[in-house]
Amino acid sequence: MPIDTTPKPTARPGPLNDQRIDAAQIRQVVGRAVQSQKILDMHTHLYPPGFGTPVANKTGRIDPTGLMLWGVDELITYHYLVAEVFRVVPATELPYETFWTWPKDRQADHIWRHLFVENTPLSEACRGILTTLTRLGLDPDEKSLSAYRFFFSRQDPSQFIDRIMEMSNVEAIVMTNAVFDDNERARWIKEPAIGSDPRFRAVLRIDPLVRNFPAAAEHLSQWGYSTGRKLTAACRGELIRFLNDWIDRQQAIYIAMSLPPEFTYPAAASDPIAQIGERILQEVILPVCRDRKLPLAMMIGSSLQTNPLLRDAGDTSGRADVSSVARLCRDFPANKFLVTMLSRENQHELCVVARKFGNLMPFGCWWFLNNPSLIDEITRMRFELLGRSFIPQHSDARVLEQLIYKWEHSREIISTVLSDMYMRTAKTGRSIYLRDVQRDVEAIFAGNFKAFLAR
Ligand code: FIX
Ligand code: ZN
Repeated sequence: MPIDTTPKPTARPGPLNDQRIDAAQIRQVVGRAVQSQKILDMHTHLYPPGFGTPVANKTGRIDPTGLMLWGVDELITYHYLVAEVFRVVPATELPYETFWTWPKDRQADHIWRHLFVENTPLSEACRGILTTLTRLGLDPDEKSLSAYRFFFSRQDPSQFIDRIMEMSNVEAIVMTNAVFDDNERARWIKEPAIGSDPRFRAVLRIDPLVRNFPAAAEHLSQWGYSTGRKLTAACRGELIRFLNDWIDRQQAIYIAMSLPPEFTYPAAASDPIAQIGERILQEVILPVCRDRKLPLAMMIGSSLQTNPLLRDAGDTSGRADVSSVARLCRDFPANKFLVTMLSRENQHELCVVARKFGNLMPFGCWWFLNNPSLIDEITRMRFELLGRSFIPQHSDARVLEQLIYKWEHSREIISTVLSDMYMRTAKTGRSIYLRDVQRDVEAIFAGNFKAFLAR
């Protein structure tokens, strides 16, 4: 279902909105505006109940391969915390394979004990759990998870989504719908209306198409698209048909892919898979995005399965080539690029490139950058170089209740940074007005994304 992108009228100039804000009031006014601003969370891994849930709940309906993750066992076994617990109880003491044979609740008990009870929960992922439990009215000092399990078992998944969206003040949740994931794809084919929950929007995620086209081509031919390993005109036509079929099925609001640190455009001549990936990008993906007026989200810098024994927790980050982003924006001026990069070292250069290309929208403090110190640094850099023409954050939530902490923690930091920016502007003698704050806060948390979609 498309996002309503009719631009909200900017704050009406009028007595209230023309109200000048004294420097001493700026923090308070900005804090209130940021807290009350509804957020369009433009990248998550969340799902509505229609995709099934493996979590015990009030309705009694459990789907062991369901994709809607919520509840304390899913929260505590978030892959960020799996990685962290293996630093406390190393694989030499607890073999990875043994951990993976345990049921989810035993994994969660192990993580709770070692990261929250026997050690001080200091990491951002640990702090997030505590913020979430406390906001839900639960005691974060519990020594076991049983009280939390009882609380979640009494919830109705769909009503709980409403409650969490209200608590985190999120107006819409943008999913990641990986068409090459067999479980996800089968659900869309079985039930075409599966994506119709008005609280959610779909995104067509296509990583293998560029990261490993030969393997993707095998799957596509099994799905009825006559694609060979060579990008002939006929194959190109079939790939375009495939993308359009799925954009239509999902009502996707953008197309997304993650790319490794090694990604370059043009592709390295020595790498045939990268070479065909480049042609897929140039001759299939970008023309479809242009014709359908959809942004392409490129999430660059993830090295997948660096430690495969950690499974989802085994990915790492690497510095990527920002000049490749610049060349894509230059060579495809009719395309819209949402770009986030995983390496801290890439952030300043990405801001500089964004200054040169209006079809580039930097977004989020992605994954290993989603920590207070780095959100602060990156957001300051973006305001200083881009004004407010960027999307400061997405939650990347995989478990529903993470929306609570990921947005509470980010709002706090972004509010502080924006206040500092206003204080600096006010020091020049330019007054700051309430309409400035209302307009800017709406833009960075929702309006910029909606306007970029609508372009
Ligand atoms: O590629 C992605 O969308 C990443 O965000 C995920 O794969 C990653 O596991 C994640 O959830 C990071 O926060
Ligand atoms: Zn993600």
